[in-house]
Amino acid sequence: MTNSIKTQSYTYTTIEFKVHGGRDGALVALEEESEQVPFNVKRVYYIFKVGEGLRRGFHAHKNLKQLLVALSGHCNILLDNGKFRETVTLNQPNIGILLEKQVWREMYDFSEDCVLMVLASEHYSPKDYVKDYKEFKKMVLKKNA
Ligand code: T46
Repeated sequence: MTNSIKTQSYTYTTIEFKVHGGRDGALVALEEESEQVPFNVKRVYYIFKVGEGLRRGFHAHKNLKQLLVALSGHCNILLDNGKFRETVTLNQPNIGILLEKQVWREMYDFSEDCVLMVLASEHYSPKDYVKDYKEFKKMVLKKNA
């Protein structure tokens, strides 16, 4: 189920995956170009063993779309669209957050057991990263002009 979450200043999308479960455990199946994953998946990576107090990200992407899921544990994702900021906690293996292109992101407060899985719409490309916040602001201003 796709949920468009609107806070006072920010709109983002979370996706709740169907859990196939029984007494013997739970299973989530993700397929590309589906309600759960609304793009072609060209890459999967995961982040784990992030030490206490460490923060990652600090960039936006020009074109990449991603779906982030905390497979275990929890972490916070800061989203910044150039105008407003919002923090989302990921703490359920059946809930993903969709990160559209041109959103500045920072990931922090990882629990020791956190495994953050990311499904990505493109292959890894350093050229797609915008790591300078001022450059990011220029990019979104241009997009919204
Ligand atoms: C993002 C957030 C959520 C690769 O070689 N291939 C890959 O596909 C990725 C994602 C990374 N790398 C290398 C590049 C760096 O040497 O792995 C190293 C760590 O990557 P980075 O510092 O970009 O990691 P994060 O956690 O800051 O950001 C990552 C993704 O790069 C980024 O696209 O949106 O997770």
